[in-house]
Amino acid sequence: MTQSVVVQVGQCGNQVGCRFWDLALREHAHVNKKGLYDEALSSFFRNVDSSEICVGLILTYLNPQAVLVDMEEGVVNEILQGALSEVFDSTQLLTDVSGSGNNWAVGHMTYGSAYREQIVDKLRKAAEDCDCLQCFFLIHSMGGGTGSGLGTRVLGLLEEEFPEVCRIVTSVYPTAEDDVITSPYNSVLAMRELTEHANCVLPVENQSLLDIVSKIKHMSHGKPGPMIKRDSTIISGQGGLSEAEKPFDAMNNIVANLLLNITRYMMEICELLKRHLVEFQGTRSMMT
Ligand SMILES: Nc1nc2c(ncn2[C@@H]2O[C@H](COP(=O)(O)OP(=O)(O)OP(=O)(O)O)[C@@H](O)[C@H]2O)c(=O)[nH]1
Ligand SMILES: [Mg+2]
Repeated sequence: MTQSVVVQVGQCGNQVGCRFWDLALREHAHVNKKGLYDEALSSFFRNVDSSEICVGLILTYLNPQAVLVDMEEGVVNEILQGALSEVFDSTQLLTDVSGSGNNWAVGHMTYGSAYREQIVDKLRKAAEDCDCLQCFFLIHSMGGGTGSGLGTRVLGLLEEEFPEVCRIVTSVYPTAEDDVITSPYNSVLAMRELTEHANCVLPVENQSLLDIVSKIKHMSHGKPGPMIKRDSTIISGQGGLSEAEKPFDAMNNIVANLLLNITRYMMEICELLKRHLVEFQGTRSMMT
């Protein structure tokens, strides 16, 4: 069985990433009532107490194959105090204090250089914990400083360190009315890096997420007759559109659902990407 490692960078990357882990665990608990470590889990989770990745064992302590990076500590600290507090261990986390101030260059150049070694160490450790690593899944926003700048720096490091491993990126694009004034510049700078270093990019547009959420909310309240339950996992993490949910939660749940569905076809996607890459390199060498 092959494995994937999720690398979540910046506020958006970490918030989306955590909705993904939460959904994956809840969905698995729903279908696997016996609490066994099975093949579906082994793609993204380690059963820590067991010395090897061996399916069929009783679940002991599940640890997501993930690296969490943010140059502010707030979001990661919140994760550590929430429902997922037990699953991550400190070796998977990398934070600083002040963030990149929505400045792509600070994330890419300043933090990228300062934390290069630490990031590579964490990526290597995550890769070593896998039996057969097939794919890195990077999640980030295009509009801020850390996800966009440092996230794309991490992408370059992944290519340098693990050229054989597929790099699939989920990039969240800002709305036209985004609060972050520099978001168009950050997005353009990040886009150039994505074209250079990613094997596949899944672009997600915040405006579309907002539209989908409002449509679903409308349908769940709408007449005649509700078509979508209020606690649908499509947009709801905690079982309902309660006031307790944070501003981006409903949007992030849509992305988490999308990612979870894609991961079912991970092996096929990676093989397809590799085939295309070989063909593309062949064509390029013929042209030069
Ligand atoms: N869908 C979604 N978008 C988000 C979320 N958090 C922030 N964004 C969007 O991401 C952009 C800002 O990027 P952030 O991820 O907050 O920034 P960062 O990577 O933490 O970078 P710095 O704060 O500058 O260090 C804006 O376009 C926000 O609308 C989230 O949880 N979900
Ligand atoms: Mg931030």
